[in-house]
Amino acid sequence: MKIKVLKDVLEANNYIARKIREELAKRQAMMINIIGSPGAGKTSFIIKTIEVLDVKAVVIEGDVTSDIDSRKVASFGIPVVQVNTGGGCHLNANMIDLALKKIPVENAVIFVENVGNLICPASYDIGEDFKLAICSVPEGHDKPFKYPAIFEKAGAIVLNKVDLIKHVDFDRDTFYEGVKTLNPKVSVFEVSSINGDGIEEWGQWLKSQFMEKINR
Ligand SMILES: Nc1nc2c(ncn2[C@@H]2O[C@H](COP(=O)(O)OP(=O)(O)O)[C@@H](O)[C@H]2O)c(=O)[nH]1
Ligand SMILES: [Mg+2]
Ligand SMILES: [Zn+2]
Repeated sequence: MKIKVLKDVLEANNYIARKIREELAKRQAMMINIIGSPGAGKTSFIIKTIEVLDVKAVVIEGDVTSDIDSRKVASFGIPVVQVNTGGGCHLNANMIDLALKKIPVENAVIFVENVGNLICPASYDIGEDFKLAICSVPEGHDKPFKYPAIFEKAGAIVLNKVDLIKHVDFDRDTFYEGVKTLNPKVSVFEVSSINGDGIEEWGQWLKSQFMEKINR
């Protein structure tokens, strides 16, 4: 019985996600679902990316509660909508559908900061073009092994806080071994959202994905 209910919930979610995807294609917008632990640097990474990206950008901030992140994003002059899940540990397609009604997204890249959590956000399609897994050097090199689903499904992976690598025992080889086993073709970007290292290269890649979509 329990299994059936969960299946229905996911089917309803996937239906809305498909509608969102169709709508975004019509509006020539691209949406990235950004998934990482609390403190991985999601908000900092989004802001740093938008600084170098010469494409219109908007942000949807997902949090259990509070508008701390959306106020920070807005302070950079970036259009933002806050979504509070009221306790829920992931965003679903319905929440995104409502958020998209509050903000013009024509010709924009939409950055969705999912709730800080490496587990269940991986299971929910929100109508994104791709999921981006972000983890940071101080979290350790074992994350792909411990949370395989998100690394497997990610269309891009970001290793943030590389400026800290000399201070912690992060083993790049182990990290990449995990990533390549789960997702052999994925692009991985090493960045610092504090000093900007790697952001330009990631921004170029993102822009090329966006141009490819809107010129299709
Ligand atoms: N050293 C360093 N600190 C970072 C970097 N990115 C984010 N931080 C810091 O990590 C903390 C959490 O960042 P935040 O963007 O709020 O993470 P979020 O919870 O994933 O949105 C803040 O104190 C940031 O200043 C980075 O690349 N290097
Ligand atoms: Mg944040
Ligand atoms: Zn959840």
